[in-house]
Amino acid sequence: MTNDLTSSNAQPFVALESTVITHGLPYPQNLTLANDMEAAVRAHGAEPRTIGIVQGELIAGLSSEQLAYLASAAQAPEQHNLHKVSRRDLPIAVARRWNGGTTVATTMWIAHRHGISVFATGGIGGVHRGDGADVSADLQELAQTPVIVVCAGAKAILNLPATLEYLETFGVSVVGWGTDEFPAFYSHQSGLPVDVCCQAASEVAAIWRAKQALGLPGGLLVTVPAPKEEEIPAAEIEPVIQQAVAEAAEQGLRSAQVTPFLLSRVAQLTGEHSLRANLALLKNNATVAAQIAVALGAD
Ligand code: PSU
Ligand code: MN
Repeated sequence: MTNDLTSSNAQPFVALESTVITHGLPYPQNLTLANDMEAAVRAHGAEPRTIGIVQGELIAGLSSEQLAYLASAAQAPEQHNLHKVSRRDLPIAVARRWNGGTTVATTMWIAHRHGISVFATGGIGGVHRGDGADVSADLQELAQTPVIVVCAGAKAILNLPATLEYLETFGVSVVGWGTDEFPAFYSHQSGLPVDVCCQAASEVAAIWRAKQALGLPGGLLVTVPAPKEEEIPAAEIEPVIQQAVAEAAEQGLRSAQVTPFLLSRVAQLTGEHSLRANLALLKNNATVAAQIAVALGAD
């Protein structure tokens, strides 16, 4: 591994994922977004480390050339041996020297190995609608790896009540950033409660320190509503999601193919609006993660 970080370094770090770049957004918006997220972290006093895989090497802190390469390779993944890499794919990616975007699960795992404890993303994976056996490895990673994951909740392409039940079973506390309701990515409403509402980064840091002091394993989920001006009401997005979920079932999609298909289909059907919302909430999550990283460093 390169770019080893020492945990004694006083600089607060924020990890960023790369599946959103390789399998979540179109080129060139994916590259602009990756750079904007890094800039948002720096503007709030922390150091970004975008995590990804280049020729089988797990990298915590992609260079701007590596970021540009992964973003443009997303246009022709087969040609570039570019994969979405979740936990079960890690040993294969290393042995076969894949290029890869890391999911929330693998980004958490790599971040932790580099001493980084705060991570910003868009939406986490979860329990899928319909096929209750399709459960993202993100949830198991949250159960076992000590990283604070800052996100906009999870997309309503998932079964959100089942996703929250899973997190409860595995002891993952869910924080609402200035909200009592679990955000559903584009929409603020899910009708589901979070475990606690925090108004400031210092409150999240206090919960994290308590978790460490108690010796409880696993991560913490901090859910941030999308910026108000870009929010898409649940009633507007729900029919689109139902259509996308039905198409995925008709096409017999399985396993790792399901999430990228649903993401791109919902984006197609809602057009520019959802892309704008997606970009805005990702940047917003990066600023919240930076504030939490700074608060954690301020002990
Ligand atoms: N949800 C989103 N955007 C994303 C993802 C999920 O709204 O980009 C990506 C994340 O990288 C997440 C992964 O970790 O999809 C989950 O995939 P799966 O359901 O196959 O575990
Ligand atoms: Mn899955």
